[in-house]
Amino acid sequence: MEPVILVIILAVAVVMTVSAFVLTRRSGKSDLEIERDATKLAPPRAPKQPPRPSPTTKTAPTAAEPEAIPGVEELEAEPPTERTKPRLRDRLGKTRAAFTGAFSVVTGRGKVDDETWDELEEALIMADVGVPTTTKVIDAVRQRAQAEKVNDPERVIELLREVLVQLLAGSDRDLRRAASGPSVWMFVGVNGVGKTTSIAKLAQREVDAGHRVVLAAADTFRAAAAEQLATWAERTGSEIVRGQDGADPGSIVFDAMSAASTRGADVVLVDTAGRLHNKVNLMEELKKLRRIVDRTEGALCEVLLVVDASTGQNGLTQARQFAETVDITGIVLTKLDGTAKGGIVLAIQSELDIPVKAVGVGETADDLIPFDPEDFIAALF
Ligand SMILES: Nc1nc2c(ncn2[C@@H]2O[C@H](COP(=O)(O)OP(=O)(O)O)[C@@H](O)[C@H]2O)c(=O)[nH]1
Ligand SMILES: [Mg+2]
Repeated sequence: MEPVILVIILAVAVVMTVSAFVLTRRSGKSDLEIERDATKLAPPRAPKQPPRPSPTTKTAPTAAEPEAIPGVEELEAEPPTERTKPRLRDRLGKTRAAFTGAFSVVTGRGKVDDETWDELEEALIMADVGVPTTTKVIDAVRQRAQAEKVNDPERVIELLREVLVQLLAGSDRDLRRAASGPSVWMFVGVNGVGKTTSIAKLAQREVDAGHRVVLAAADTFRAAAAEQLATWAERTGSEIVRGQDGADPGSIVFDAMSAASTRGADVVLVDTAGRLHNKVNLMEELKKLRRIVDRTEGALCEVLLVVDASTGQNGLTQARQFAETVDITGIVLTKLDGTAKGGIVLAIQSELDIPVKAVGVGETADDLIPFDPEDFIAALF
């Protein structure tokens, strides 16, 4: 009898242990993971509030619920963070360091001679100002210095600053708007330069100003492009018009413009592909989109070329190619944060004579700064 009782007790113990283990593991996650998810998804700072009876109410998920859509859920769960306007001076760190480093070498030598000019020239070229613009700038500073018989290198730096401000002065940098009806702003540029992100930033700015914004997802070449734009539409409070992947971009632009008209929207921001099967295709398609917008007289207000500042002189080459095909009305220069090649602003302005209208200095919707030459130059010195 005794061994039988022992076997029964052992069997009961094994069954209990196994079922306890299975219960805790049923969700396929460890206790730690469940807890972590619950904190992430629980409504912030209001754990005791009863759930609102709306269909969109988010409650802390049970283990059986499907995984949350990344991005969307997190957005709702994050406590509201204070939005801050970025300062150009803070974000221009690397370009600024390159300039100030060179200037301190020049002023440190205490006199003005040939080496002064060589050093300044080298500093500008290193910052991707480019040879033609650098030559033009140094010649102008040198002439003024000679006329003033300058011997103090500090004065040379001041003259340089004046010449640079003058180089950038005088352009109209406001984004143009239609006299009546929605204004269409088209964004063009190669893949990865920041078109979609810049659209999000401008959409945010417009929405903040109380304007109604429609985004047109006309980059149908890349599968994820419309999805990315849809996320930004949601975050910025804009509306979006999109089609199937591979849909005709022209029809999307057309639909977006009609939607904007009927809904009384103020601006339509058109996202376009940065790459097609080849360059000729891309340029032909951009021309076609332009023609579609132009059917509504006065609607096309801006064709903005987006250029990645960190590509330096390559960006200038791209700008030339686009400018030859579609009339570019302005440039949005992105990624000025984290590059020492900010001098490209000067090259674009002086070699292409297209105004830089806004600069991107980060990856959030608030990281856009209207381009102000005085501010820009002040941030470098
Ligand atoms: N640091 C930084 N990153 C940026 C900026 N603008 C865009 N990006 C990043 O560049 C990448 C490509 O941007 P995207 O808008 O998708 O480029 P698109 O292919 O031209 O539409 C993304 O990872 C963006 O977050 C900017 O001003 N600063
Ligand atoms: Mg894109």
